[in-house]
Amino acid sequence: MTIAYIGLGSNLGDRKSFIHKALKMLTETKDIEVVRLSDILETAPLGGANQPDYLNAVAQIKTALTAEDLHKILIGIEASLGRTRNEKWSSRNIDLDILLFGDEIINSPRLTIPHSQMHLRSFVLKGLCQLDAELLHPVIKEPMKELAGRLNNADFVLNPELPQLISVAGVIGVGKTTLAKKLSDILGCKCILEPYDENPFLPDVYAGKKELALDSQLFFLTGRVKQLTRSALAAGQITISDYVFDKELIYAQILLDAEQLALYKGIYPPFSEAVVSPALVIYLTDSVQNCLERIHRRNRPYEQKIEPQFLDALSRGHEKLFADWKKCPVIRLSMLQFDFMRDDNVQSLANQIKSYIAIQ
Ligand code: A4P
Ligand code: MG
Repeated sequence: MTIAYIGLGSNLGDRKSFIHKALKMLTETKDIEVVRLSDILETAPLGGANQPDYLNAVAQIKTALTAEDLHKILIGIEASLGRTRNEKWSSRNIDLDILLFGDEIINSPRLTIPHSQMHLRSFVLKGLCQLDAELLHPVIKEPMKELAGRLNNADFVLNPELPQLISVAGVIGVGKTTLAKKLSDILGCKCILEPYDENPFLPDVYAGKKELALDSQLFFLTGRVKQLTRSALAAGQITISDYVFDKELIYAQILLDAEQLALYKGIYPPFSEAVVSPALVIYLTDSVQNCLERIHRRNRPYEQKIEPQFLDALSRGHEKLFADWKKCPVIRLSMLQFDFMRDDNVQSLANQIKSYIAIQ
């Protein structure tokens, strides 16, 4: 017997009744035992605007069937409930998808298992967490509760028409550049690095000259826009950056006085609108002590004056940024557990990344 998970969705007619009818028909099918149904959630339509809201749920079943035969049964149930197939992702009275089938990985013309988008949909992962939060995704090799946390209650769609930007985020000295370079080697993609030694104002700002802080921030802002502007990154192209653009506001909030900050906030919006939004963020965290040790080891002269309090404030700023973040999934890695000097760790992270970007 295989434990499988079925995603149920409906956004036409008596949605709840369609979900219950489909479930009843599954229960009455030979070789299928319905174990449990998650809560039914009301969800905004993903992908196709101008559609009614969906009801979505996840069912855990046990079956002696193969995945192919289970799929045929699901198509039969959809048909007998009157499902008609129009264009892809059009409204439907009932949709039954195989999310997981044991730990099988299937890539055939008719079936993709695990379901290709399940890890990008909070409404699917919430249902799966209710049924078994520790269950491992056989490709990404992480439990459902970890995958759900990466989405922060949002739903996403892979979009090959956008640049596939992966931004590595975190405080100074956490290891962003090293990881970004290693990942770009494995993925064979472009790597955009912060030119850390080009800002003529930065040494003075770190040395305490607050009157130059706004100049320094504007220097960074304009430089980063050049690197990440839409015309610099082609559609579908995978790029890794060793910073996330949005951190600029965190630094501004810490380094600028009230008057400078007001000016900066007035200037910021058109710049931030001009840059490519990441498809995925890798957010690195570590203790302030470990970051300070790395800063001392790499020995960039002007950084040696960085105080623990500054790193602490940066760290809190990043926590707040990602607590509210809805732009893309975020893979959070604690450097206390993730050793990126080990090639197998970086390789498995690179494998995970492939599930979060549109690869043609
Ligand atoms: N197929 C491949 N893998 C599977 C699988 N694991 N389970 C093939 C089921 N079918 C699978 O499916 C299209 C083709 O996918 C089939 O030929 C099958 O062989 P379909 O059900 O005919 O069409 P579809 O549902 O429009 O496409 P698809 O790709 O299944 O889309 P999804 O993932 O079902 O997404 N927004 C909200 N809020 N809630 C939703 O449930 N669903 C969709 C459709 C869009 N937006 C939504 C929701
Ligand atoms: Mg479907």
